[in-house]
Amino acid sequence: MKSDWRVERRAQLAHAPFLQACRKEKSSHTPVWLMRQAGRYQAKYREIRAKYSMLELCQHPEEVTRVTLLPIEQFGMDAAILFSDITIPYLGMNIDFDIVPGVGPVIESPLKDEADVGRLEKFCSKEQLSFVGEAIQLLTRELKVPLIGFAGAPFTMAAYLIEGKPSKDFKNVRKFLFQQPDAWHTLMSYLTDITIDYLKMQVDAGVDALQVFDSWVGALHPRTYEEYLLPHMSRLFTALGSTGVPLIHFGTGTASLLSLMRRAGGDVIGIDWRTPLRESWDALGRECAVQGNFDPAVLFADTTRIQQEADRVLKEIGGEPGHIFNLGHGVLPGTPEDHVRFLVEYVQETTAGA
Ligand code: 1CP
Repeated sequence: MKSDWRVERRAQLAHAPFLQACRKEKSSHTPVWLMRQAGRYQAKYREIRAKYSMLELCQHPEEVTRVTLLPIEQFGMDAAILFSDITIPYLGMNIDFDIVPGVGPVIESPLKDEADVGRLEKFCSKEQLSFVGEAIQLLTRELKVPLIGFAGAPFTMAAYLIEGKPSKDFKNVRKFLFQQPDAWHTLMSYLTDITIDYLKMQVDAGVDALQVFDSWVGALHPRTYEEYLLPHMSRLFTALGSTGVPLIHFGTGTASLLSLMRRAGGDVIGIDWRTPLRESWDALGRECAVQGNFDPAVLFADTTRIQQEADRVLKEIGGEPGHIFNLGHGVLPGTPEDHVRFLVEYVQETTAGA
């Protein structure tokens, strides 16, 4: 039975522009979705969110389904992203934490050494995080566009565990990795195992693509990435390759890291808003697809300026297959909802049949 609906869904989505672009195939228009497309900028989200804490909301499959569908129903993006948070696997690791409004993830006792790393528990995502699989199953029954599952990359997951909260320069993480390389590699290895298990569970439950968010990796020098992250990231992407779904690899502040990220893996590389899109794609060798990179701050300007920035992104790509239109990072709180609608429609309409 399970494989029947999967075959049916694959057939239904065979011509989905988002999946075609991931495979670098020509599509009817340039697909568009926005990181953080479900969230605080939406009045309907704020209404639902008022009833729960962020962590409660993420563990409620029916509400997760409603929130994930909100931007698709309102603005018609070409893909949905599961509403959740990268910190959710901490729930299975025996980590005491909360997502504090206006701050982000806060860890009660940040990791300091090998002994702390040794206390992290191995777990089975299918059992401990079953609410994620349930939400995915509910969603794939309703959604007519592809569903993206996601997780934080091991470095970004380790960053919160060691810093204890959001950070600008991640100096405690950098100190940790240079000072305690063995503990660091044990931690990365553990987080890589967890992430593989968690993302495979999401594919088993029905997601059509995966995005790995290495949001804070831009804090590192390429040499540091190569020595302390690359072996783990390569193992992660190799293991995920067997799922058969497209893999998107995203980070911010990554201009100097893109070729290493490409070596690590991913069918699609995410480009942030600071980084020239065309140059990056050329440097990546054009064998992968790219995603990005409209500056999220431009959504606060008038529609003429929004149109100019969208044209800038589309012109850099020049109509070549293999581009997923997205922001260079998430939608910012306070973004006018009408401007999100304008951008999505503008991209879909101007690229149709081009
Ligand atoms: O409603 C609220 O007050 C909570 C705000 C919020 C939301 C809406 C947080 C706390 N997380 C989320 C949802 C979320 N997080 C999604 C699904 C929504 C969607 O995309 O439509 C996703 C994909 C994430 C992933 C996430 N969480 C990342 C990676 C993406 C990125 O933006 O780089 C990161 C770094 C986090 C940590 C996190 N969770 C929440 C906040 C405010 C943060 C960032 C904190 C920081 O600056 O370090």
